[in-house]
Amino acid sequence: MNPTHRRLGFSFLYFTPHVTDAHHRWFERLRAHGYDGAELPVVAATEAELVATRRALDTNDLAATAVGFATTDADPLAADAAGRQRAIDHLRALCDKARTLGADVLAGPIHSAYGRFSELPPTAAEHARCVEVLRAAGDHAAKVGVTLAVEPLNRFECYFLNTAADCAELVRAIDHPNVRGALDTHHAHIEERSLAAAIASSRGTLGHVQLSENHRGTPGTGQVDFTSVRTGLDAIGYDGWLVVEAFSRHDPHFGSALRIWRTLDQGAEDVLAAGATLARTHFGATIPPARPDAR
Ligand SMILES: [Mn+2]
Repeated sequence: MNPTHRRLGFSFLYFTPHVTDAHHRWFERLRAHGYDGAELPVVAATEAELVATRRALDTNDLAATAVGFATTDADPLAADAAGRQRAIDHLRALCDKARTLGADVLAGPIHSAYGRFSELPPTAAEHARCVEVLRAAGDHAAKVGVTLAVEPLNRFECYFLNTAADCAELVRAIDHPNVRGALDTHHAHIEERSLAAAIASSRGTLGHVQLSENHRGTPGTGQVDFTSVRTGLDAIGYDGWLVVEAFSRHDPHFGSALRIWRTLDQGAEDVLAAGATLARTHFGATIPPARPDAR
């Protein structure tokens, strides 16, 4: 399989974990730089905000993907059934929000509570709980036309799921058409022996890709080997989203939560342009060209 068109997205986590109409002005800039869509955080979003965001996306002819995470109050790994039910309810609510946005993918660390560590390696019991919760969430995702994309994180942010191979194994165990894996090159650069081998291990399970640097700043200015990412994705016939993901301190609290302690870019225009250039350089004709009004 030789993909001819992958869609290019830009994650609004660059600006904030809670998008409001103050951020909608950036949609025009995404379109101008040739992005097909925006990846939008949904955990904190209200229904009214999501409706307004969808309208602003439509104005700029942009698609959406959604990004979310599991919380300590709604942890798929919870030992008690009531806790796991809260996790299922939480993931169902995120699916509903994704649908309101018109997003076909809900990506992120939805496998375990963000920021919670057991201080031990993952156990077989935790794996089984995660399978149960994500399979149930997948049933709801299917009803609303969303695909869940389970994102491994590096060891400093998560103990439960660190590698592409473990993610692929988890997705196969969940065995649900609406539950796929995600790959974020920032985490993979830290955890994998080889990006190409990691992507090869995701064959048949990969549903979402985020392009992010080792330093989380301006795409293309770091050490991530995007040539290997392209080779690897071509080899497995990946034809989903490529979402540029960078972080900043535009929202100081969120920046600190993500351990962003210094300025990593020259502003949003710099990151938008660099992400589009990186994608065109490495993914060539598989993504769309910039519109003539890009500047
Ligand atoms: Mn990510």
